[in-house]
Amino acid sequence: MSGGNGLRTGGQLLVDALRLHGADTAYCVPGESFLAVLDALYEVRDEIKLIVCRQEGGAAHMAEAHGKLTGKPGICFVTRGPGSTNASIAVHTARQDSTPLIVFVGQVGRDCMGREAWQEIDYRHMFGHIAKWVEQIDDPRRIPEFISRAFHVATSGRPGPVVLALPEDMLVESVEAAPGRTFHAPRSAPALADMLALAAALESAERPLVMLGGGGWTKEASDDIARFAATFDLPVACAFRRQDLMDNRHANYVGEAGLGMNPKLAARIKAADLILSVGARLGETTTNGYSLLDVPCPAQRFLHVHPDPNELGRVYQAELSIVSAMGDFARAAAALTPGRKIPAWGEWTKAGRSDYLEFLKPEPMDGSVNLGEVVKHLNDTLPADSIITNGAGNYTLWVQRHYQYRGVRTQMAPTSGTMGYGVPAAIASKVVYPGKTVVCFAGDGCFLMNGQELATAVQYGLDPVFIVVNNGMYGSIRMHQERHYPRRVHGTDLVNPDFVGLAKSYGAHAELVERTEDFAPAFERARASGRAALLELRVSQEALSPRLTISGLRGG
Ligand SMILES: Cc1ncc(C[n+]2csc(CCOP(=O)(O)OP(=O)(O)O)c2C)c(N)n1
Ligand SMILES: [Mg+2]
Repeated sequence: MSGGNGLRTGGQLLVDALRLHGADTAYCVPGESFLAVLDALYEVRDEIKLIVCRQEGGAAHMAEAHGKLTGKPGICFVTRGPGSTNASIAVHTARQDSTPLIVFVGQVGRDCMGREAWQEIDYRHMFGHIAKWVEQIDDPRRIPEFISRAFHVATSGRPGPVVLALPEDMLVESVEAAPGRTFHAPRSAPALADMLALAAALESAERPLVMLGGGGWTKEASDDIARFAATFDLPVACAFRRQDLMDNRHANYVGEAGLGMNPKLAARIKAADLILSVGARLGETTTNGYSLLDVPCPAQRFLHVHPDPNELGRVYQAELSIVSAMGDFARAAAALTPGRKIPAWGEWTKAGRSDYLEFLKPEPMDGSVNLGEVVKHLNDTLPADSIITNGAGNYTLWVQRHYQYRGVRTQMAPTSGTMGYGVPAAIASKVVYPGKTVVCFAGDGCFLMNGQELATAVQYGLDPVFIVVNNGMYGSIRMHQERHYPRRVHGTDLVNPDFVGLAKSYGAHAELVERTEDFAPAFERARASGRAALLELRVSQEALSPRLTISGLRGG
């Protein structure tokens, strides 16, 4: 597209640009600071769906989840000052999770900027560290330039969050501006010489292991990596909360390297003689606190593929660093053929798989609801394309251990470890895929961090199932407390609302589940209700994690 559009307000130009770049959904909590944008969105309400939320943390996390699911920037509008501080949680999540996200923030008028006017914040300073890029649009003529750059920055290299501040008077100024052209995310492909070097390194390995992680994956990329893994019979682990990058039922999948990692997988990573990391940064959780791989030079031979050159050599120094988009690397990897009779490591891969299958089995658990059995039931019965969301807390250890994710973006879980993620992520999942089964797991603590968004789910007729794992405490912190300060319980107990009554008051279907055997029929009723549904599971405080009990930690 080129040429002028006639006189348009800043708000209209901004919405023109969103349409040009293909945005079809925006999440918001309204503010008087961006009324001109809301009005421009009114004009295109059939083309860009506007989801109005109850707290900016919920709205921005929905937009983050939208970006994670679609690979295109999630779009969020929040007001200045308190709206932006509430939304900042999701900017952090998008940063750590490498998710394309654009957060538009209202701003005071240009005529009074710098006076600490009503709700004024300098967003360049505030978001300078956590956003991938932050800017303020002071001239409406430059809106097409800034929005185009926002889409490029959010999706290129290591995807991430962009924050754009919108001075109120800029949004109502009428100007003429050329729209520019629709953005295309730039790609990067591995060089042939690098792929040959990779194949040669594999040839000389005895105990190789592939680690998948990071953002920018597609179903095709994941399928290609699975083909590569099968051809070379390589064991494949996934980084923390990136478990869905390979079908967990695949014979080469050996588990998740994250919190609560199978000790046998941890040992296997240490014992490997070659690690090929594809997209994974190899952060603190994936490396067990940087203990599985030595910093800066791992004892294992180390090959690192990442879409962003800034991540290569940042912590770990590789013998081969490859800058590539996931899809391009995966396609090239799938085209490789083993040069000699591979696998020499067949037994190594088989042992990794059998360790994983053993770890998958639920163990006995204190109390009348066994969370492992609940997750296993869902694992055995849910359609393969179902989406499972969660936030942070020890309840996630059972979910991530006993559920087998079956494809890219069937797991929506924050690598940033933020509580309150599961509820908005489930709602956004239903916005993007109304026909898929979406199940959110939340702890009693986690749920109440964004439980108000049940109202959003009900308002838009969205029907995820929220499973609240109620143990009456911030269990994860209690675990750490019992470890470091045994028997001195302080600041971790919770007196909870009646979750069933609360959910019903929002208009959701809700039931209490107090025995493992009651879960399956309750879940079926929840799904059949055709509306947002909440199941409260009463679980024992004693069961701190799949492996730890309070009395065990206290010495029996
Ligand atoms: C936004 C945020 N605040 C605080 C924390 C620290 N934190 C991590 S887990 C946790 C407790 C979670 O409690 P709950 O959701 O009830 O799950 P449980 O551990 O009891 O299963 C807390 C407070 C965090 N990760 N994120
Ligand atoms: Mg809890």
